[in-house]
Amino acid sequence: MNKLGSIIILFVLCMTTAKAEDGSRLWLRSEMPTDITLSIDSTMPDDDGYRISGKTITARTQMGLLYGKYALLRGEQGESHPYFKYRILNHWDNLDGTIERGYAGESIFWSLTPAPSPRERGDHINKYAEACASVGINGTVLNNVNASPKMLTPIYINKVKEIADILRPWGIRVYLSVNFGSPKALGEVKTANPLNPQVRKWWKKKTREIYKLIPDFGGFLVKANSEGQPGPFDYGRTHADGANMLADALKPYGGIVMWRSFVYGAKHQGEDRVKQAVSEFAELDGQFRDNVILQSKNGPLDFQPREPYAPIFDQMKKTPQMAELQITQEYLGQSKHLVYLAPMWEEFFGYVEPSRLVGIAGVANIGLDTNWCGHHFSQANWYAFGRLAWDPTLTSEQIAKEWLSQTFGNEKGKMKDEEISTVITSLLLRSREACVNYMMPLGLHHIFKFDHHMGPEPDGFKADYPIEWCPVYYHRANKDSIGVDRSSTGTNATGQYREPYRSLYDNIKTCPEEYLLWFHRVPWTYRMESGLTLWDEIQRHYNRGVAEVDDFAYIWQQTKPCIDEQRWQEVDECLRFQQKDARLWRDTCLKYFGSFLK
Ligand code: GCV
Repeated sequence: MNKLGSIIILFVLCMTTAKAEDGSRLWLRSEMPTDITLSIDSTMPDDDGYRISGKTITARTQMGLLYGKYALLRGEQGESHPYFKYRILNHWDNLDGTIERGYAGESIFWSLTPAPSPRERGDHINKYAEACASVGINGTVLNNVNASPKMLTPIYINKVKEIADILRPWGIRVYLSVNFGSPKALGEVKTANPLNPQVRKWWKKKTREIYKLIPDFGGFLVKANSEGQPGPFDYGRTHADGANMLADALKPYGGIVMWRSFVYGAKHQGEDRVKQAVSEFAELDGQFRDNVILQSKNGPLDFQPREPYAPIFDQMKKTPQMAELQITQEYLGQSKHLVYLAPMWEEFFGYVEPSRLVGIAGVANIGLDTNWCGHHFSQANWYAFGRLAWDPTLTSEQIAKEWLSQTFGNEKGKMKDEEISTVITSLLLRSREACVNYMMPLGLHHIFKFDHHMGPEPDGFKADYPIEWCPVYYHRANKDSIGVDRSSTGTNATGQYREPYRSLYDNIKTCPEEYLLWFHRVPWTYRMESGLTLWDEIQRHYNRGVAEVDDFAYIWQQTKPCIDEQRWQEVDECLRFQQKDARLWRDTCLKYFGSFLK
């Protein structure tokens, strides 16, 4: 059947299904069956896994039974166990209720005075917890990594206790981002030097205070000596000195330190930014306590629509590691573009085997907006993060189908017609590549507008700011060529990768074209695999990206009879915006780069 024929049938089948919805129920719209049998089996592996046979769920723990119920709801049968021990959301929420890189309203946890206390927001936080638990998320960091020292004052620790009490029945532990300079900033010790006995004592006391109220507290997340945050370098000490001090304070209670490797511009200022994490951390491998986990972004730069994997995952052989993924779409159209991120994360796991990681962190995209995530389809990214944290071998397609049927199907999680599921699933699966194409194809990166990162600014240069914040640093286009030579003839970032990637990326002939301008400086006239010149190929990619978004908008029009009105309208509006924005990206970038070829 041709496309139009199937769409007409789809239209007729769906005419009767539309119902008012606002997205507030997320994917939790399916009715839980009442005739489920639950049973505990203490011989099962020692984790929160479950076994489902018909409507009987067996698990070793109560949490396993709960996870099993949601698995049954999405149609699972058989046995399943969590792959990663730590499956944690990172909220970049500030204590005044704003969210750094948040595009879905204010924080669900914090707000400006006169503030409703977490207890008053209990229903909301409870619903959040259910959503997290339904996909197996078992931890949450409640505040921004750019952390306020106030977080560790009694008034806020009491609020953390209230939140922890709400989350506990859902198997979710709370963690806090801490400001490394807290003892000094709060005026309680004159320094924050990690080797100073007073400072060490302060952290031990503070940690004891937290555990007294929250016995299952998870631990600390730390951004140190990065983008202006204080850290051990301020006292001539190392990341290991800093992390180990906190680890020692947490150890008696079973807590962990998640120490971030997102660093640049401090110790190795002037070096290629994408190399600096390895330069700072590789020599410390083996020096961290066993309850320190190094948390690194999936790519070596900063959550771009496409980056090669971060080579720090290759370099730290003795240190437990976590990957940090970004669910909130800071660089992928924020809450305005439909971009399904699971294919990006699946790509990452193709390079960094999950067995090398002990956990996964996801920078949350959740706020007080009615639909939680700003864009209805951004809910799919929250869902996908949880599902991949439980089982990184799941495919993007499988996750998309599950999410769709639970989010847009009927109350029993069934789409009225398989056709609609197929059509929207394919749209979801194509959306990330489309975004790469209309924003930054062929390895281009970080050509975003300054600071807010929405929209293109390939000519961006501000002498007053660090050069690593200026887009021109990332493409260096001139009349002859474009791209950064990160091969062994340039910055040698390729030298940080394990084989076979080191050689593969180093040679312009074998470097995958999707990373070409990331690793190589390439003449405009260079012949691509297609036979086109680089310049023609760049234009082709930008045009393809725009055409893809036009197609998404066309497809969405056809689904109208099948989708409830409010959600359909809201997605439609976003898609129209995305169409315009994709054109803006294409036209701005091609005009600017094209100006070098005149
Ligand atoms: C929380 C980028 C973002 C910042 C973020 C930082 C980080 O620079 O733009 O908003 O700060 O990464 O991950 O620490």
